[in-house]
Amino acid sequence: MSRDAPSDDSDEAHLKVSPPKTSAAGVTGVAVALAKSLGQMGAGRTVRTLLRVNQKNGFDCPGCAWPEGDRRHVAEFCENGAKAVAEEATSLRVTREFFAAHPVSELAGRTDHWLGRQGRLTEPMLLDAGADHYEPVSWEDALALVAGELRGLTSPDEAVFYTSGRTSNEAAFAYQLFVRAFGTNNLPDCSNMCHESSGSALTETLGVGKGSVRLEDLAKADLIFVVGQNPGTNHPRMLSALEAAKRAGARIVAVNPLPEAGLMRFKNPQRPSGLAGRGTALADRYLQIRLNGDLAFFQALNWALLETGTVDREFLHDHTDGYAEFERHLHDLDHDDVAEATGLTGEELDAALGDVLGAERIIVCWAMGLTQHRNSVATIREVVNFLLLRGNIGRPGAGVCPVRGHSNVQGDRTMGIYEKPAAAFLDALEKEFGFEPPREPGLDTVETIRAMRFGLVKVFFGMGGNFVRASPDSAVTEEAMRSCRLTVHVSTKLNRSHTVTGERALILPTLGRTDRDVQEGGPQFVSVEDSMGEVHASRGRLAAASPDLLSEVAIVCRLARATLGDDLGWTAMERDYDVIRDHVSRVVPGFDGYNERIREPGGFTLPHAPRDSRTFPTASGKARLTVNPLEVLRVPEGRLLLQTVRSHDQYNTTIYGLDDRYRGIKDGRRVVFVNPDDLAELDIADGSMVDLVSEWPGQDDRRAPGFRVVGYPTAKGCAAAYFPETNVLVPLDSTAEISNTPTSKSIVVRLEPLP
Ligand SMILES: Nc1nc2c(c(=O)[nH]1)N[C@H]1C(S)=C(S)[C@@H](COP(=O)(O)OP(=O)(O)OC[C@H]3O[C@@H](n4cnc5c(=O)[nH]c(N)nc54)[C@H](O)[C@@H]3O)O[C@H]1N2
Ligand SMILES: Nc1nc2c(c(=O)[nH]1)N[C@H]1C(S)=C(S)[C@@H](COP(=O)(O)OP(=O)(O)OC[C@H]3O[C@@H](n4cnc5c(=O)[nH]c(N)nc54)[C@H](O)[C@@H]3O)O[C@H]1N2
Ligand SMILES: [Mo]
Repeated sequence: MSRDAPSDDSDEAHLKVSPPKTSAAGVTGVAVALAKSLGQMGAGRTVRTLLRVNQKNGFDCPGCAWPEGDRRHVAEFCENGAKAVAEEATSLRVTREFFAAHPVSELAGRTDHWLGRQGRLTEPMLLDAGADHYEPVSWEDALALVAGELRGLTSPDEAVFYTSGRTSNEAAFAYQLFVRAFGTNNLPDCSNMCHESSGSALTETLGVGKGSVRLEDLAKADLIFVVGQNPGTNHPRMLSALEAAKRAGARIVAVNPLPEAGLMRFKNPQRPSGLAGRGTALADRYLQIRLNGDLAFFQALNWALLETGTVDREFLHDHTDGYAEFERHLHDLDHDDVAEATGLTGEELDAALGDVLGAERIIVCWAMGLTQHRNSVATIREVVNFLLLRGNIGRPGAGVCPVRGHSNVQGDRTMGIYEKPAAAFLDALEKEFGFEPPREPGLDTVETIRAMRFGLVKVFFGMGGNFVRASPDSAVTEEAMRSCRLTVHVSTKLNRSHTVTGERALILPTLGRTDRDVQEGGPQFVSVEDSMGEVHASRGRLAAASPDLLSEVAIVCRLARATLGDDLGWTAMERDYDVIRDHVSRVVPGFDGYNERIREPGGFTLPHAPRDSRTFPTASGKARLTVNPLEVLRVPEGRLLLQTVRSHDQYNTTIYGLDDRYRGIKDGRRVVFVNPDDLAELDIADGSMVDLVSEWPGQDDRRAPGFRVVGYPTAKGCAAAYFPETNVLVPLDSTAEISNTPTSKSIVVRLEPLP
């Protein structure tokens, strides 16, 4: 049986539970943010830092990928953006004395929360074979060590290069260039666990794997679906856009098993009226769907659109193919299956259809609630069917809006961080740099862990992130990681991946978004792409957290030079990032004139054929309606379907604090939210302690011990608990079809009461 990493401090003893809130943001939000950042940074630095968020020529907020829109208002930071900045701009430091005092065996017993609270990393550290302490190492020796290991491999495919989504365009482009020049496409990234299902579904159906909606479209929409997303916590600035859309007349329909406060009511901290008063009601309709019920939901809507003949025939004829098969398939839709899968009543479905029929322009927004299930790609394809049926792609106020997570996760993909690169991209690299890039697809995140288990990965290199903690099946992943010869992490903060290592391990500390970046060629800026394809510059303004930090670009360039020599011009790229951007302008479509256009205020927008001209770069040149078989996820008797979510006080594996204010949780994270009717049926008392046990055919049970049961108004049959404490429950082999994304939102579990 696999067990999880240590649970939190002694904090859990103080856990307090109160009823969930019904509104988000407002004055509490900002006050909490300020208190938090004052605690982390010291007053003067805090105010200076926060005033620099979201200003013209400032740095891109590392909080999320929601576009920043008009950056003129000084106070336009959101609560969780402020926390993200405070986390990075903290004045606490992890020094060589810290590592001398704390052996790795001890650090491995610390919680994510504790590790993150120790402060910014300050100099390169090496954990040698057999040692229990990280020791200081010079940059030169550290990079020579990595280069030596890489050059000694039997095949470049024995190395894996992971990326988290904060890495800038410039660093990402240089990184993938190095990896491909070295000879592998082993470039897994956090996307593999995040929006991969969106990319897969959108590329296949529309020809572009990105959203087709721009910020101004929200205010032009008649109807906005927010599906499988908790923007009040994870994209707070989106609430302002939703509020503006409402004022302009849009209806909002939330589809979510949990009653998320941010979707119900919003008190806008940017407006005086938002500070007092009740705020704006956001969702006009709240559909508490069952986990994994969304494919059935959109099929029911699509069936009704066909049935009532309320489709856009001209658009379908001119711009789509696959209609006949699609219609034939939906004709046989089993309405009992729909009822079972969604848990929604006929009246609720009819009412949602009414909203749709009353709307000329429709947008569907979604995030992890749609992407992390076995049938996620099918579900998102069905969302595309839904929008295509009424011509809601390629005109103002309408379209697909996958809301990305990490602040530059979309840009990293655009720059070539992808284990399955398109041939055209590789051709362009070859033309620009004159080497033959590898053509074989590389390993994604789950495949990487599998390959490690077979002893096929000797070197793991992580550009940011927290691979062992973010990945599924924690115990399995940790064991896999330990099988490597060398594990290397380019990081800003300490995390669990530094404590679960290969035979040798390196921590390479780097500049964050907020830090000033000066190279031989002078002060540098980087650029990022948000969720809506807007590319803009980001300049850190604070003194670097330590004089011994290198930028991500510098680390990549020096490592590449140490491994491959300087034929590709690494020295020049490190000196002046304009050199990298010039390369990008010749390799990546949409980036011509990159260096000029990135210097224009607000940056520039990448082209998107379906959005801009209703043209679809698919094989047939048309948008594709798809057939998606409906399989109802049936949970065995006495079991629940568990989703793993973020609390209001975390950024993925970075735990800011132990509260989840909107859901009424204070001072604890080991809670499981369960519908009171389910508790009655299972004969488990609200407030009692249980182990969460997940079941996977043919394998031992997986166990996350010691969770407090919280009776909560979630959809029936569905439970929720926080990630990463519950990653131990997600079987490595439980992934989405096609995208291979771990099914973090639908895990079959039983609750085992503790005596
Ligand atoms: N403050 C903060 N901001 C963040 C992050 C963070 O950790 N903290 N993480 C960033 C990242 S990388 C990402 S990807 C995004 C994540 O943003 P979200 O996707 O909002 O994050 P989750 O907490 O996973 O929330 C999933 C939501 O989907 C709902 N849901 C779950 N399963 C289903 C389902 O089957 N159907 C439907 N309809 N709904 C479902 C859940 O109830 C929950 O409201 O946020 C980004 N922004
Ligand atoms: N069960 C479950 N698992 C999940 C999810 C879920 O919903 N449920 N969500 C998945 C999703 S959507 C995602 S995106 C992944 C996230 O996976 P990751 O991106 O791998 O994880 P993070 O927690 O965001 O990474 C945090 C670490 O990044 C480093 N860092 C922060 N800023 C920088 C920087 O500017 N540069 C560098 N080099 N390092 C930096 C810090 O050291 C910090 O400890 O997790 C996935 N895992
Ligand atoms: Mo994500």
